[in-house]
Amino acid sequence: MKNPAYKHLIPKPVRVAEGEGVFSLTPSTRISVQAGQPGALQAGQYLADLLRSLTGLALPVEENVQAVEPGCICFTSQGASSAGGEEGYLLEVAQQQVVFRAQSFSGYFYGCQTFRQLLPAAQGPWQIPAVRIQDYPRFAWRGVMLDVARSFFPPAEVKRLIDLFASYKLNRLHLHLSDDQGWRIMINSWPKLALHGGSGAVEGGRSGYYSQEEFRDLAAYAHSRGMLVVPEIDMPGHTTAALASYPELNRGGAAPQLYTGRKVGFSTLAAELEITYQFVADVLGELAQLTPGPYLHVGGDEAHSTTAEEYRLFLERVHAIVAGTGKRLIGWDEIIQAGLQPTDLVQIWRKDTQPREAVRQGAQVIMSPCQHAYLDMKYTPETELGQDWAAIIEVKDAYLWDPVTVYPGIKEADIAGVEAPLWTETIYTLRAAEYMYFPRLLGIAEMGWSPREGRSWEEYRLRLAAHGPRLAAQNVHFYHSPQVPWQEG
Ligand code: TNX
Repeated sequence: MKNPAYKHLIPKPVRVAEGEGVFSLTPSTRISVQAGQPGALQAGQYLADLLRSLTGLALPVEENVQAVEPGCICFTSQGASSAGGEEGYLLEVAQQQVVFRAQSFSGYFYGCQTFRQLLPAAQGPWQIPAVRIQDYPRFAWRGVMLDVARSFFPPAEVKRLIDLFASYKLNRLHLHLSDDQGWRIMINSWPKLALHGGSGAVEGGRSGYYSQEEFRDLAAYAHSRGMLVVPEIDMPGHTTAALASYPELNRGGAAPQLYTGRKVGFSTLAAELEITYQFVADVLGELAQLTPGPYLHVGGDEAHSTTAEEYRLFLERVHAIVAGTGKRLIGWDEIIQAGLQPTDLVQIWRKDTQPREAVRQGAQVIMSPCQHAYLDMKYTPETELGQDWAAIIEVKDAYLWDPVTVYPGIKEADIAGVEAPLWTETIYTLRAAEYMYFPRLLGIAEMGWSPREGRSWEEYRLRLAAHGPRLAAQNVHFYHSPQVPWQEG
Protein backbone atom coordinates (compact mmCIF):
# COMPACT_ATOMS: atom_id res chain seq x y z
CA MET A 1 0.00 0.00 0.00
CA LYS A 2 1.34 3.42 -0.96
CA ASN A 3 1.73 5.98 1.80
CA PRO A 4 0.11 3.87 4.56
CA ALA A 5 -1.68 5.61 7.41
CA TYR A 6 0.80 4.39 10.03
CA LYS A 7 3.21 6.99 8.66
CA HIS A 8 0.82 9.80 9.61
CA LEU A 9 -0.07 8.99 13.19
CA ILE A 10 -0.43 11.89 15.61
CA PRO A 11 0.89 11.69 18.28
CA LYS A 12 3.81 9.85 16.72
CA PRO A 13 4.14 6.43 18.38
CA VAL A 14 7.26 5.20 20.15
CA ARG A 15 7.92 2.27 17.78
CA VAL A 16 6.36 1.20 14.48
CA ALA A 17 7.35 -1.97 12.60
CA GLU A 18 5.88 -2.84 9.22
CA GLY A 19 4.40 -6.33 8.80
CA GLU A 20 3.23 -8.56 5.93
CA GLY A 21 -0.25 -8.60 4.45
CA VAL A 22 -3.41 -6.59 5.02
CA PHE A 23 -6.17 -6.84 7.62
CA SER A 24 -9.74 -6.26 6.43
CA LEU A 25 -12.82 -5.44 8.46
CA THR A 26 -15.59 -7.70 7.12
CA PRO A 27 -19.18 -8.63 8.00
CA SER A 28 -17.80 -11.58 9.97
CA THR A 29 -15.24 -9.61 12.04
CA ARG A 30 -15.84 -10.10 15.77
CA ILE A 31 -14.47 -8.27 18.79
CA SER A 32 -13.12 -10.61 21.43
CA VAL A 33 -12.18 -9.38 24.91
CA GLN A 34 -10.30 -11.26 27.60
CA ALA A 35 -12.71 -12.28 30.36
CA GLY A 36 -11.98 -10.74 33.74
CA GLN A 37 -9.48 -8.24 32.38
CA PRO A 38 -10.27 -4.77 33.75
CA GLY A 39 -11.06 -2.29 31.03
CA ALA A 40 -10.98 -4.77 28.13
CA LEU A 41 -14.76 -5.10 27.84
CA GLN A 42 -15.29 -1.35 28.15
CA ALA A 43 -12.69 -0.67 25.46
CA GLY A 44 -14.09 -3.41 23.23
CA GLN A 45 -17.55 -1.92 23.44
CA TYR A 46 -16.19 1.55 22.82
CA LEU A 47 -14.42 0.37 19.66
CA ALA A 48 -17.48 -1.57 18.49
CA ASP A 49 -19.63 1.59 18.74
CA LEU A 50 -17.02 3.68 16.96
CA LEU A 51 -16.53 1.19 14.11
CA ARG A 52 -20.23 0.37 13.74
CA SER A 53 -21.13 3.99 13.10
CA LEU A 54 -18.18 4.33 10.72
CA THR A 55 -18.62 1.09 8.71
CA GLY A 56 -22.13 -0.16 9.36
CA LEU A 57 -20.70 -3.60 10.22
CA ALA A 58 -22.24 -5.68 13.03
CA LEU A 59 -19.05 -6.27 15.06
CA PRO A 60 -20.41 -8.37 17.93
CA VAL A 61 -18.45 -8.21 21.20
CA GLU A 62 -17.67 -11.46 23.04
CA GLU A 63 -15.91 -12.16 26.32
CA ASN A 64 -13.51 -15.08 26.04
CA VAL A 65 -10.98 -16.83 28.25
CA GLN A 66 -8.64 -17.21 25.31
CA ALA A 67 -9.14 -13.84 23.68
CA VAL A 68 -6.83 -14.12 20.67
CA GLU A 69 -8.48 -15.91 17.76
CA PRO A 70 -8.23 -15.56 13.96
CA GLY A 71 -10.83 -13.22 12.47
CA CYS A 72 -11.04 -11.21 15.68
CA ILE A 73 -10.17 -7.81 16.98
CA CYS A 74 -8.81 -8.91 20.35
CA PHE A 75 -8.23 -7.17 23.66
CA THR A 76 -5.91 -8.93 26.10
CA SER A 77 -3.42 -8.17 28.84
CA GLN A 78 -1.30 -11.14 27.73
CA GLY A 79 2.02 -9.94 26.42
CA ALA A 80 1.35 -6.32 27.43
CA SER A 81 4.63 -4.65 28.23
CA SER A 82 4.87 -3.17 31.71
CA ALA A 83 7.30 -0.54 30.40
CA GLY A 84 4.45 1.50 29.00
CA GLY A 85 2.58 1.89 32.29
CA GLU A 86 -1.20 2.14 32.57
CA GLU A 87 -1.54 4.18 29.39
CA GLY A 88 0.79 2.12 27.22
CA TYR A 89 -0.37 -0.37 24.61
CA LEU A 90 0.87 -2.77 22.01
CA LEU A 91 -1.14 -2.94 18.78
CA GLU A 92 -0.55 -5.82 16.39
CA VAL A 93 -2.35 -5.66 13.07
CA ALA A 94 -1.87 -8.89 11.10
CA GLN A 95 -3.63 -10.36 8.08
CA GLN A 96 -5.83 -12.61 10.25
CA GLN A 97 -6.45 -10.52 13.33
CA VAL A 98 -5.85 -7.39 15.33
CA VAL A 99 -4.59 -7.60 18.92
CA PHE A 100 -4.56 -4.85 21.53
CA ARG A 101 -2.35 -5.65 24.52
CA ALA A 102 -2.57 -3.34 27.54
CA GLN A 103 -2.90 -3.28 31.31
CA SER A 104 -5.91 -1.04 31.74
CA PHE A 105 -8.77 0.71 30.00
CA SER A 106 -6.67 3.76 29.13
CA GLY A 107 -4.01 1.65 27.41
CA TYR A 108 -6.63 -0.14 25.32
CA PHE A 109 -8.40 3.16 24.66
CA TYR A 110 -5.23 4.75 23.24
CA GLY A 111 -4.66 1.65 21.15
CA CYS A 112 -8.16 2.16 19.74
CA GLN A 113 -7.35 5.78 18.86
CA THR A 114 -4.29 4.64 16.95
CA PHE A 115 -6.35 1.93 15.24
CA ARG A 116 -8.93 4.52 14.19
CA GLN A 117 -6.18 6.61 12.58
CA LEU A 118 -4.99 3.53 10.67
CA LEU A 119 -8.38 3.26 8.98
CA PRO A 120 -9.42 5.64 6.19
CA ALA A 121 -10.90 8.99 7.23
CA ALA A 122 -14.45 8.39 6.04
CA GLN A 123 -14.81 5.68 3.40
CA GLY A 124 -13.86 2.05 2.90
CA PRO A 125 -12.36 -0.27 1.89
CA TRP A 126 -11.76 -0.83 5.61
CA GLN A 127 -8.28 -2.26 5.28
CA ILE A 128 -5.08 -1.79 7.24
CA PRO A 129 -1.61 -2.94 6.19
CA ALA A 130 -0.01 -5.18 8.81
CA VAL A 131 1.91 -3.25 11.42
CA ARG A 132 3.11 -3.59 15.02
CA ILE A 133 3.01 -0.50 17.19
CA GLN A 134 4.43 -0.21 20.67
CA ASP A 135 3.48 3.00 22.36
CA TYR A 136 3.35 4.86 25.66
CA PRO A 137 3.32 8.50 26.75
CA ARG A 138 6.28 10.74 27.51
CA PHE A 139 4.33 12.74 30.11
CA ALA A 140 1.51 11.80 32.49
CA TRP A 141 -0.19 15.20 32.09
CA ARG A 142 -1.47 15.94 28.60
CA GLY A 143 -3.95 18.69 29.13
CA VAL A 144 -6.25 21.08 27.41
CA MET A 145 -8.11 23.96 29.06
CA LEU A 146 -11.44 25.49 28.13
CA ASP A 147 -12.42 28.83 29.67
CA VAL A 148 -16.17 28.38 30.16
CA ALA A 149 -16.28 31.43 32.45
CA ARG A 150 -15.87 34.24 29.92
CA SER A 151 -18.24 32.42 27.60
CA PHE A 152 -20.25 29.37 28.56
CA PHE A 153 -20.06 26.08 26.64
CA PRO A 154 -23.07 23.78 27.18
CA PRO A 155 -22.46 20.12 28.07
CA ALA A 156 -23.19 18.73 24.59
CA GLU A 157 -20.49 20.94 23.07
CA VAL A 158 -17.98 20.01 25.76
CA LYS A 159 -18.67 16.32 25.05
CA ARG A 160 -17.94 16.79 21.37
CA LEU A 161 -14.68 18.49 22.28
CA ILE A 162 -13.83 15.68 24.73
CA ASP A 163 -14.19 13.14 21.90
CA LEU A 164 -11.90 15.17 19.68
CA PHE A 165 -9.34 15.79 22.45
CA ALA A 166 -9.27 12.14 23.51
CA SER A 167 -8.71 11.01 19.93
CA TYR A 168 -5.28 12.66 20.15
CA LYS A 169 -4.56 10.99 23.51
CA LEU A 170 -5.03 14.07 25.69
CA ASN A 171 -5.98 13.03 29.22
CA ARG A 172 -6.75 16.15 31.27
CA LEU A 173 -9.66 18.52 30.68
CA HIS A 174 -9.13 21.66 32.75
CA LEU A 175 -12.37 23.65 33.03
CA HIS A 176 -11.91 27.29 34.05
CA LEU A 177 -15.22 27.53 35.90
CA SER A 178 -15.16 31.02 37.36
CA ASP A 179 -13.82 34.44 36.55
CA ASP A 180 -14.78 38.10 36.74
CA GLN A 181 -17.33 37.64 33.96
CA GLY A 182 -19.16 34.49 35.08
CA TRP A 183 -19.62 31.59 37.52
CA ARG A 184 -20.41 28.24 35.88
CA ILE A 185 -21.05 25.57 38.51
CA MET A 186 -23.98 25.24 40.92
CA ILE A 187 -22.78 25.29 44.53
CA ASN A 188 -25.72 24.24 46.68
CA SER A 189 -24.57 26.09 49.79
CA TRP A 190 -24.06 29.33 47.80
CA PRO A 191 -26.67 29.06 45.02
CA LYS A 192 -26.55 32.68 43.90
CA LEU A 193 -23.05 32.09 42.51
CA ALA A 194 -24.61 30.16 39.63
CA LEU A 195 -28.04 31.83 39.60
CA HIS A 196 -26.67 35.37 39.54
CA GLY A 197 -22.97 34.95 38.68
CA GLY A 198 -23.90 32.45 35.97
CA SER A 199 -26.13 35.00 34.26
CA GLY A 200 -23.07 37.02 33.29
CA ALA A 201 -20.56 36.63 30.45
CA VAL A 202 -17.99 38.66 28.61
CA GLU A 203 -19.69 41.03 26.15
CA GLY A 204 -20.76 38.91 23.17
CA GLY A 205 -20.27 35.64 25.09
CA ARG A 206 -22.81 33.10 26.35
CA SER A 207 -24.08 32.86 29.93
CA GLY A 208 -25.17 29.74 31.80
CA TYR A 209 -23.92 27.23 34.34
CA TYR A 210 -23.63 23.47 34.90
CA SER A 211 -25.99 21.88 37.39
CA GLN A 212 -24.24 19.46 39.72
CA GLU A 213 -25.80 16.58 37.82
CA GLU A 214 -24.55 17.95 34.50
CA PHE A 215 -21.08 18.40 35.91
CA ARG A 216 -20.96 14.85 37.29
CA ASP A 217 -22.18 13.57 33.94
CA LEU A 218 -19.48 15.56 32.11
CA ALA A 219 -16.79 14.18 34.43
CA ALA A 220 -18.08 10.64 33.87
CA TYR A 221 -18.17 11.16 30.11
CA ALA A 222 -14.60 12.45 30.18
CA HIS A 223 -13.60 9.43 32.28
CA SER A 224 -15.07 7.10 29.65
CA ARG A 225 -12.69 8.76 27.18
CA GLY A 226 -9.62 8.48 29.41
CA MET A 227 -9.78 12.12 30.53
CA LEU A 228 -9.80 13.53 34.05
CA VAL A 229 -11.73 16.74 34.59
CA VAL A 230 -9.69 19.33 36.49
CA PRO A 231 -12.05 22.03 37.82
CA GLU A 232 -10.72 25.52 38.45
CA ILE A 233 -12.19 28.16 40.71
CA ASP A 234 -9.99 31.20 40.20
CA MET A 235 -9.11 33.15 43.40
CA PRO A 236 -8.42 35.53 45.08
CA GLY A 237 -8.46 37.67 41.89
CA HIS A 238 -10.81 37.11 38.94
CA THR A 239 -13.74 37.01 41.37
CA THR A 240 -16.21 39.72 40.35
CA ALA A 241 -18.97 37.21 39.49
CA ALA A 242 -18.77 35.79 43.04
CA LEU A 243 -18.46 39.21 44.68
CA ALA A 244 -21.49 40.42 42.70
CA SER A 245 -23.54 37.45 43.92
CA TYR A 246 -22.88 37.85 47.68
CA PRO A 247 -22.47 41.35 49.19
CA GLU A 248 -21.07 39.87 52.40
CA LEU A 249 -17.93 38.72 50.57
CA ASN A 250 -17.01 42.35 49.89
CA ARG A 251 -15.03 44.75 52.03
CA GLY A 252 -17.67 47.28 53.08
CA GLY A 253 -20.49 44.85 52.28
CA ALA A 254 -21.60 46.27 48.92
CA ALA A 255 -21.74 43.99 45.88
CA PRO A 256 -20.36 45.21 42.54
CA GLN A 257 -22.29 44.91 39.29
CA LEU A 258 -21.70 41.94 37.03
CA TYR A 259 -18.76 42.64 34.72
CA THR A 260 -18.71 42.16 30.95
CA GLY A 261 -15.35 43.73 30.05
CA ARG A 262 -12.14 41.97 29.07
CA LYS A 263 -9.58 43.65 31.31
CA VAL A 264 -8.91 41.86 34.59
CA GLY A 265 -6.76 42.19 37.71
CA PHE A 266 -9.00 44.53 39.70
CA SER A 267 -11.09 42.14 41.81
CA THR A 268 -10.08 40.29 44.97
CA LEU A 269 -11.53 38.25 47.76
CA ALA A 270 -10.83 39.83 51.16
CA ALA A 271 -7.99 37.88 52.77
CA GLU A 272 -8.74 39.38 56.20
CA LEU A 273 -12.43 38.38 56.32
CA GLU A 274 -13.29 35.03 57.91
CA ILE A 275 -16.34 34.61 55.67
CA THR A 276 -13.93 34.40 52.71
CA TYR A 277 -12.63 31.08 54.04
CA GLN A 278 -16.11 29.80 54.80
CA PHE A 279 -16.92 30.53 51.16
CA VAL A 280 -13.75 28.87 49.85
CA ALA A 281 -14.22 25.80 52.06
CA ASP A 282 -17.86 25.37 51.00
CA VAL A 283 -17.13 25.82 47.29
CA LEU A 284 -14.06 23.60 47.21
CA GLY A 285 -15.76 21.05 49.47
CA GLU A 286 -18.70 20.63 47.06
CA LEU A 287 -16.41 20.69 44.03
CA ALA A 288 -14.20 17.99 45.55
CA GLN A 289 -17.29 15.81 46.02
CA LEU A 290 -18.35 16.35 42.41
CA THR A 291 -14.95 15.63 40.94
CA PRO A 292 -13.62 12.07 40.66
CA GLY A 293 -10.07 13.22 39.85
CA PRO A 294 -7.48 14.05 42.54
CA TYR A 295 -6.93 17.73 41.62
CA LEU A 296 -8.45 21.10 42.46
CA HIS A 297 -7.17 24.13 40.55
CA VAL A 298 -7.42 27.32 42.60
CA GLY A 299 -6.19 29.81 39.99
CA GLY A 300 -4.15 32.40 41.85
CA ASP A 301 -3.20 34.38 38.73
CA GLU A 302 -3.15 38.13 38.23
CA ALA A 303 -4.26 39.09 41.73
CA HIS A 304 -3.11 42.64 41.10
CA SER A 305 -5.27 44.23 43.77
CA THR A 306 -4.24 41.80 46.51
CA THR A 307 -1.10 42.80 48.48
CA ALA A 308 1.78 40.31 48.68
CA GLU A 309 1.06 39.77 52.36
CA GLU A 310 -2.68 39.18 51.79
CA TYR A 311 -1.85 36.83 48.93
CA ARG A 312 0.45 34.71 51.14
CA LEU A 313 -2.09 34.60 53.97
CA PHE A 314 -4.87 33.67 51.56
CA LEU A 315 -2.91 30.87 49.88
CA GLU A 316 -1.87 29.46 53.24
CA ARG A 317 -5.52 29.09 54.24
CA VAL A 318 -6.46 27.72 50.82
CA HIS A 319 -3.68 25.13 51.03
CA ALA A 320 -5.16 23.86 54.30
CA ILE A 321 -8.68 23.79 52.85
CA VAL A 322 -7.62 21.84 49.76
CA ALA A 323 -5.64 19.39 51.90
CA GLY A 324 -8.80 18.89 53.97
CA THR A 325 -10.69 17.78 50.85
CA GLY A 326 -8.05 15.13 50.14
CA LYS A 327 -7.20 16.65 46.76
CA ARG A 328 -3.98 18.10 45.36
CA LEU A 329 -3.70 21.82 44.74
CA ILE A 330 -2.90 23.27 41.35
CA GLY A 331 -2.33 26.98 40.71
CA TRP A 332 -1.01 29.31 38.02
CA ASP A 333 2.65 30.19 38.45
CA GLU A 334 1.96 33.23 40.67
CA ILE A 335 1.40 30.79 43.57
CA ILE A 336 5.17 30.13 43.65
CA GLN A 337 5.52 33.41 45.61
CA ALA A 338 3.12 32.26 48.28
CA GLY A 339 5.13 29.16 49.22
CA LEU A 340 4.36 25.69 47.88
CA GLN A 341 3.64 22.23 49.24
CA PRO A 342 5.53 19.34 47.60
CA THR A 343 2.23 17.85 46.39
CA ASP A 344 1.33 21.04 44.48
CA LEU A 345 1.31 21.28 40.73
CA VAL A 346 2.24 24.67 39.32
CA GLN A 347 0.96 25.66 35.90
CA ILE A 348 3.65 27.74 34.22
CA TRP A 349 2.29 30.37 31.84
CA ARG A 350 4.25 33.63 32.01
CA LYS A 351 7.28 34.08 29.74
CA ASP A 352 9.54 35.46 32.48
CA THR A 353 8.53 33.18 35.33
CA GLN A 354 10.96 30.84 37.14
CA PRO A 355 9.70 27.26 37.19
CA ARG A 356 12.92 26.10 38.85
CA GLU A 357 11.80 28.05 41.94
CA ALA A 358 8.70 25.80 42.07
CA VAL A 359 10.89 22.74 41.59
CA ARG A 360 13.24 23.92 44.35
CA GLN A 361 10.22 23.90 46.66
CA GLY A 362 9.48 20.31 45.68
CA ALA A 363 6.53 20.83 43.34
CA GLN A 364 6.09 19.59 39.77
CA VAL A 365 5.18 21.88 36.92
CA ILE A 366 2.72 21.80 34.02
CA MET A 367 4.05 23.66 30.99
CA SER A 368 1.65 26.14 29.35
CA PRO A 369 4.05 28.85 28.11
CA CYS A 370 1.80 31.59 26.75
CA GLN A 371 4.06 32.25 23.75
CA HIS A 372 3.58 28.67 22.44
CA ALA A 373 0.62 27.00 24.14
CA TYR A 374 -2.03 29.74 24.46
CA LEU A 375 -4.50 28.78 21.78
CA ASP A 376 -6.49 32.00 22.13
CA MET A 377 -3.56 33.75 20.42
CA LYS A 378 -4.03 34.59 16.74
CA TYR A 379 -2.43 32.41 14.03
CA THR A 380 -1.44 35.50 12.04
CA PRO A 381 -2.06 39.21 12.56
CA GLU A 382 -5.06 38.80 10.23
CA THR A 383 -6.83 36.08 12.25
CA GLU A 384 -10.21 37.55 13.17
CA LEU A 385 -10.60 35.68 16.44
CA GLY A 386 -8.29 35.73 19.40
CA GLN A 387 -5.74 38.01 21.03
CA ASP A 388 -2.07 38.81 20.43
CA TRP A 389 -0.66 40.01 23.76
CA ALA A 390 1.52 36.90 24.27
CA ALA A 391 2.51 36.13 20.69
CA ILE A 392 1.24 35.38 17.22
CA ILE A 393 1.20 31.57 17.17
CA GLU A 394 1.18 29.85 13.78
CA VAL A 395 0.90 26.06 13.68
CA LYS A 396 4.69 25.80 13.51
CA ASP A 397 5.19 28.00 16.60
CA ALA A 398 2.76 25.89 18.62
CA TYR A 399 4.77 22.78 17.63
CA LEU A 400 8.37 23.96 17.75
CA TRP A 401 9.22 24.09 21.44
CA ASP A 402 10.13 21.62 24.11
CA PRO A 403 8.77 21.49 27.65
CA VAL A 404 12.22 20.80 29.13
CA THR A 405 14.17 23.58 27.42
CA VAL A 406 11.57 26.34 27.18
CA TYR A 407 12.61 27.63 30.65
CA PRO A 408 16.09 27.35 32.21
CA GLY A 409 17.09 24.92 34.94
CA ILE A 410 14.36 22.30 34.46
CA LYS A 411 14.72 18.55 34.07
CA GLU A 412 12.32 16.11 32.43
CA ALA A 413 11.39 14.63 35.83
CA ASP A 414 10.33 18.06 37.15
CA ILE A 415 7.59 18.24 34.55
CA ALA A 416 4.19 16.63 34.96
CA GLY A 417 3.41 17.49 31.37
CA VAL A 418 1.92 20.08 29.05
CA GLU A 419 -1.39 21.88 28.70
CA ALA A 420 -2.91 24.16 26.09
CA PRO A 421 -5.37 26.76 27.41
CA LEU A 422 -8.14 28.37 25.39
CA TRP A 423 -9.32 31.64 26.93
CA THR A 424 -12.61 32.81 25.56
CA GLU A 425 -12.76 36.62 25.74
CA THR A 426 -13.18 36.51 21.94
CA ILE A 427 -14.30 32.89 21.43
CA TYR A 428 -18.06 32.52 21.88
CA THR A 429 -19.07 29.45 19.91
CA LEU A 430 -18.07 25.82 19.43
CA ARG A 431 -17.12 26.65 15.86
CA ALA A 432 -14.81 29.42 17.01
CA ALA A 433 -13.27 27.20 19.70
CA GLU A 434 -12.60 24.46 17.15
CA TYR A 435 -10.91 26.94 14.85
CA MET A 436 -8.48 28.02 17.58
CA TYR A 437 -7.80 24.49 18.91
CA PHE A 438 -7.39 22.81 15.56
CA PRO A 439 -4.91 22.06 14.29
CA ARG A 440 -2.53 23.58 16.89
CA LEU A 441 -3.75 21.28 19.64
CA LEU A 442 -2.48 18.22 17.73
CA GLY A 443 1.05 19.54 18.09
CA ILE A 444 0.64 20.08 21.83
CA ALA A 445 -0.84 16.58 22.16
CA GLU A 446 2.21 15.17 20.37
CA MET A 447 4.52 17.13 22.65
CA GLY A 448 2.85 15.52 25.63
CA TRP A 449 2.86 11.97 24.27
CA SER A 450 5.73 11.38 21.82
CA PRO A 451 9.44 11.05 22.50
CA ARG A 452 11.56 14.08 21.59
CA GLU A 453 13.80 12.04 19.28
CA GLY A 454 12.78 11.35 15.71
CA ARG A 455 10.40 14.30 15.36
CA SER A 456 10.83 17.52 13.44
CA TRP A 457 8.60 20.22 12.05
CA GLU A 458 9.45 19.14 8.50
CA GLU A 459 8.15 15.61 8.99
CA TYR A 460 5.33 16.66 11.39
CA ARG A 461 3.77 19.00 8.84
CA LEU A 462 3.46 16.12 6.39
CA ARG A 463 1.77 13.94 9.00
CA LEU A 464 -0.49 16.82 9.96
CA ALA A 465 -1.45 17.27 6.31
CA ALA A 466 -3.07 13.83 6.38
CA HIS A 467 -5.30 14.92 9.30
CA GLY A 468 -7.06 17.60 7.26
CA PRO A 469 -9.49 15.11 5.70
CA ARG A 470 -9.88 13.36 9.06
CA LEU A 471 -10.85 16.58 10.83
CA ALA A 472 -13.07 17.54 7.91
CA ALA A 473 -14.84 14.15 8.05
CA GLN A 474 -15.82 15.00 11.62
CA ASN A 475 -17.00 18.48 10.59
CA VAL A 476 -14.27 20.13 12.62
CA HIS A 477 -13.93 23.78 11.70
CA PHE A 478 -10.14 24.13 11.57
CA TYR A 479 -7.55 26.62 10.36
CA HIS A 480 -6.08 25.61 7.00
CA SER A 481 -2.62 26.93 7.75
CA PRO A 482 -0.54 27.68 4.62
CA GLN A 483 2.40 26.10 6.47
CA VAL A 484 0.82 22.66 5.94
CA PRO A 485 0.49 20.89 2.55
CA TRP A 486 -3.06 19.70 3.31
CA GLN A 487 -4.19 16.49 1.63
CA GLU A 488 -7.44 16.42 -0.25
CA GLY A 489 -10.27 14.28 1.18
C1 TNX B 1 -4.19 35.91 31.01
S1 TNX B 1 -3.30 33.22 31.64
C2 TNX B 1 -5.01 35.27 31.93
C3 TNX B 1 -6.43 35.07 31.59
C4 TNX B 1 -6.80 35.69 30.29
C5 TNX B 1 -5.72 35.45 29.27
C6 TNX B 1 -6.08 35.95 27.90
C7 TNX B 1 -3.83 33.54 32.99
C8 TNX B 1 -3.48 32.65 34.05
N1 TNX B 1 -4.56 34.65 33.07
O1 TNX B 1 -7.23 35.60 32.62
O2 TNX B 1 -8.00 35.13 29.88
O3 TNX B 1 -4.56 36.08 29.72
O4 TNX B 1 -5.16 35.51 26.93
